[in-house]
Amino acid sequence: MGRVWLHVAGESHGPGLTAILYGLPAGIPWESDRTDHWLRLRQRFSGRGPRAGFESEPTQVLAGIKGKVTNGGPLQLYLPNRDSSGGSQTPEGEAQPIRYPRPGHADLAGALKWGLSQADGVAELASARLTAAYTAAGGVCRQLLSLLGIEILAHVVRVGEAGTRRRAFLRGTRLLPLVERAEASRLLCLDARAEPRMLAQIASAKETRDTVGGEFEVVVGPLPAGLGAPQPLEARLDSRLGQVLMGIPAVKAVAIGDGMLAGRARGSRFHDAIRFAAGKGYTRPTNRAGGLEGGMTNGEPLVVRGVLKPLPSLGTPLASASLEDGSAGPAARVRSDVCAVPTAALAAGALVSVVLAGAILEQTGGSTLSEVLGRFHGNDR
Ligand code: EPS
Repeated sequence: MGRVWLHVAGESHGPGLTAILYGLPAGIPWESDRTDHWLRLRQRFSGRGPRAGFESEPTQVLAGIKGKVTNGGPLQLYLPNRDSSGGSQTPEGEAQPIRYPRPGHADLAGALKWGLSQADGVAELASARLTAAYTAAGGVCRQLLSLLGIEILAHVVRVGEAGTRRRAFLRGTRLLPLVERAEASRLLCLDARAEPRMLAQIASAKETRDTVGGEFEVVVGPLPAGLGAPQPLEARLDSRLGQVLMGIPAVKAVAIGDGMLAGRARGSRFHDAIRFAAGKGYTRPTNRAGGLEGGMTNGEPLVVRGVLKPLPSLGTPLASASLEDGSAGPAARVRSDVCAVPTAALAAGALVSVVLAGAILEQTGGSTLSEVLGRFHGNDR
C-alpha cells in the first residue's frame, strides 16, 4: 500500500477490533467526530441486520495521537463490540454452533483447513464486522487527502436488478456536494430515481428470507498524474487497489473505470483521446480508463468499481452436509444483513484512501504534515 500500511485484527463477536496504521506523517488533526460519522452512517443503511443498530461504541485511540494530532508513530484504534457474546446467533437471537456450513461462506473451507467439526471460529474470522475497522482507520487517510484538496466519493450503483443511470451526474461536477448527497441517502445512492427500486429489491429479498448483492463505485479527485508506477507489480496502483478491494468480504469483481465493459469493446471506442490546452494541460473528453494508465494516475479522476455477491446467510438455507458426519441437512441459519452493499462501499472508500495516501507519501516523503503539503503543492513551506 505504498508508504502506509493498515493492519486489522479482531473477531466478529470478540471484545473488539483493533486497527493499526503505520506511516502517517505527524500533524494530521484527529477528528473523532468525522471517524464516528462514518461509523454511524454504516449503521443506518437499509438492508442491515439488527446488530448494526446497536454497535454504536465510539472509536478509541490507543496510540499515535498527541495533542489532537498524529505524532508520526503507528496509529492504534480500538472499536469495542457491544455484541461480545463470542459466537454467531440464529436470526431469533439464540447462540448456536455452526455444524452445517453455509454455501458461499468461509465455513466449509475454514473447517477443512483447521480440522473443525463446528465452523463458529471460522465465522468469527471471516466476518464483515472488520469493515468497521477499515472504515475508521481509512477515515484518517481520507482526512489527509482532504487536507491535500482531494475528495473521495463512495456510492452504490446497483442493488440486485436495480441500477443507477450510468454516471451522467458525475461529469464536470465537484465531488464534495455529491458526497453529501450520497450520505443523505439510505443506500449511499446518488440517483433519486434508482433508490426506490433498490429499496424494493432489498424489501423483496427480506420478505423471501433471501439476500441481495450489488455494485459500488469510488471516485477520487482531483489527483496529480504519476502516482504509482508500471513496475514492479506491487507499485502499480491498479494492483494495489485490486488487492484491498478484493479483500472486502463478498466482493467478487473489481474494475478500474469501465473495466467491466472493456472485453466487449474495440480499442477505437474504448480509449480516451488526449487533448492539450494552454493553461489547462492535458485533458481527456472521456474517462473510461478510470484515471489509471500503466498502473499510474493520468490526471483524471480515479474511478473504481466493486461487485458484491449476495450474502451467504440465508433465512431459507441451501442444502449442506454436517461437519461431524457428512449427513445431509439445511445450512445453519445465522443472523446477518440482507444487503451490505452501502457498508462495503464506505469501506471501499476508506481502503482506497489508504492506498492513495500511501502512493502520495511515497512520492512526497516527509515526516510532518507541513512537509507533505509543501512538497505536494510544489513548494517547501
Ligand atoms: C456479519 C453479520 C452481522 C453484521 C456484521 C457482519 O453480524 P451478526 O452476525 O452478529 O448479526 O451485522 O456487521 C457488523 C456488525 C458491522 O459492524 O458491520 C457477518 O457475518 O459478516
